[in-house]
Amino acid sequence: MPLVETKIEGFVGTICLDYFEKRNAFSAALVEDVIKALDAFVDGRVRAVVLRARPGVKIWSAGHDVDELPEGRRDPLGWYDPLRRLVRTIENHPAPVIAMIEGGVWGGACEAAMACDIIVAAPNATFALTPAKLGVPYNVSGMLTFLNAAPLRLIKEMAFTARPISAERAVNAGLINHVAPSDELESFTYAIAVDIVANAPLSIAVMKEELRILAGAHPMSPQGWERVQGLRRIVYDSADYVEGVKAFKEKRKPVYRGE
Ligand code: YXS
Repeated sequence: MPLVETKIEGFVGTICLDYFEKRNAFSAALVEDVIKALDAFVDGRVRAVVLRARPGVKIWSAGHDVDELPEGRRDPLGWYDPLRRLVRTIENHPAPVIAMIEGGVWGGACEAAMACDIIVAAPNATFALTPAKLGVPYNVSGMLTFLNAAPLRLIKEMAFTARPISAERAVNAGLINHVAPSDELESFTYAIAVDIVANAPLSIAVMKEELRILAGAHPMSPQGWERVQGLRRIVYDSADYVEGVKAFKEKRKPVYRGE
């Protein structure tokens, strides 16, 4: 049973997340279905993609599937983690991916949305960075996705407080492109897609790739990389990381001791 619904109309492809029982949490299975759909769109010569959830949802996506996070002593966001693969697939997709958002966007789903090229949200959309809530040591390329999406001070506030921000605050900060009234969200979003597909797809694809390469061009010395990996290992080896995942599964507030 696919966890997404897809369609192609003209040169516009749509991927609708359809995993209600886990609030569209990006499990390996859901990520696989999204990646398969994006790959099929390349063959189908789709020139713009809309990534959405079902109309009227309260939660666009609940983020990484916490049940699939390691229970400690292993990097929870390694290169082959489903969320990492999803972000890279969106960034490498030749056509622009437009995230059309209603409801809450949590944790890793924020990164997936920010990896999209354009974000259009309904007024009820909220965005929350949650590593600190769960005790997760987010990874470097993920932090760069955030850093490329919004001012450093806003990213720090979102990351350190784990508090959701509103669509209005997000659009004022430039984290998203537009807020459209809920009853106009679809028409507004697809109007952008129609504008895009009327333009030269090869020119757009190369500009998207140029921007991806330039946005990711941040030097990090081997020592800097090893230091960050060492610090992250302390976190995912910590009792706090185990507590964060355990508390989530036990549906209770975590108690962090800084060890
Ligand atoms: O109790 P059942 O079995 O029905 O399952 C519940 C939830 O446990 C499940 N669920 C999830 N399962 C795995 N991973 C998730 N992220 C996740 N979120 C939810 O879905 C079933 C329905 O959830 P429920 O009853 O809470 O629904 P609700 O409508 O009352 O509330 C929806 C949410 C999204 C507000 C609530 O489920 C929630 O706060 N979920 C967690 C949001 C979150 O903290 N996500 C961050 C995940 S970790 C992540 O993305 C990165 C690793 S990081 O943290 O580093 O950014």
